[in-house]
Amino acid sequence: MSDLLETIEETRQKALKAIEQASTPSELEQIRIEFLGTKGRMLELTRSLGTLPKELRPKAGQAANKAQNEITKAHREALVAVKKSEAIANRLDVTLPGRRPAVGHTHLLNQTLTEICQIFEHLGFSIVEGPEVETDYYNFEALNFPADHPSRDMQETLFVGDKLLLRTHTSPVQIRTMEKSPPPVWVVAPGKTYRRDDDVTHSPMFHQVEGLVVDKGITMSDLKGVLSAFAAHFFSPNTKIRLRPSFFPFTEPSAEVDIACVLCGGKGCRLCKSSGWLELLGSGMVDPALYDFVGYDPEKISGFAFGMGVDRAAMLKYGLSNIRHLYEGDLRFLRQF
Ligand code: 2NL
Repeated sequence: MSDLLETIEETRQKALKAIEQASTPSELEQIRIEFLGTKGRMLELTRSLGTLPKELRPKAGQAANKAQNEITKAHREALVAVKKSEAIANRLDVTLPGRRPAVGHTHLLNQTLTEICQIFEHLGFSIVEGPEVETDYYNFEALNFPADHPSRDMQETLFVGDKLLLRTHTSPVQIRTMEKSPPPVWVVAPGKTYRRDDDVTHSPMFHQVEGLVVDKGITMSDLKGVLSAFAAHFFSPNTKIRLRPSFFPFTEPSAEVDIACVLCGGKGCRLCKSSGWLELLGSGMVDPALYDFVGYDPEKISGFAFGMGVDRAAMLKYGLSNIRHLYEGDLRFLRQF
């Protein structure tokens, strides 16, 4: 008798331990077949109750029943738990196709800046860069700005210290270039520039590309030739330009450069306000007064320079109506380019 009770107890413990250690539904199925199945150990034990003397059967039968119920209950609970953790694990399905990462592209302003620089590189210019925080000397003084010039005013320039400011144009880079190297100089200076301006048509930070040529025998016709080659490459091969008298403190004579209207081709329309021309950039022959600051001999060389706003160039080329589009970061707009 005590033999059979012992076997029941041993089987119960074995089954519960196996259930506890199982971690998959198929392991649990194996355990079910082994202990609870129609050829399983529990049924075998129940059958052997018949070999006991009659008076001992109830006690052994009770023990077998109790063990059977306990094992069945533990098995059911373990199956629920294992299936649940398997479902959680399956939430990561490594066989699903991956999500494509969003790929960005160069901003229209930088595309335009790069394109402008490439055209001048093809014409023989080198790219030069310099600091965005400048001194009053490089930004104004060496460029022949009089001490009381209105753009030196706090109203127009962003100062970061007594004589330190955010450059208002990239001309200081060209002054630095001339200081460092003797003529011939053929450079373009692209980059960010800053002014105390913030309205519908002005952004406090904007992009500029300036060009400077200083060489033997440079004249106004070199200026016109280079800029008309630029216009042909940047807009379209037959783009006409014209020079219109203007004034800058650092050039003499100075000229505004217009291109034939990109919309009407010169006939006159709303975009060009019936004039047939659109303003593209400012330019001129380098004022000889500047050569004193950098140690060049104005008797031996001459030069021309120009400066253009990259946002303006992009607006003309792509027919944009509002400068804000270039600074708002609206992807619906930017993705078109
Ligand atoms: C404009 C006008 C201009 C220059 C920039 C320059 C630079 C040196 C010497 C002489 Cl180092 N000139 N730059 C010349 C004429 C015009 O820019 O309206 N830019 C948006």
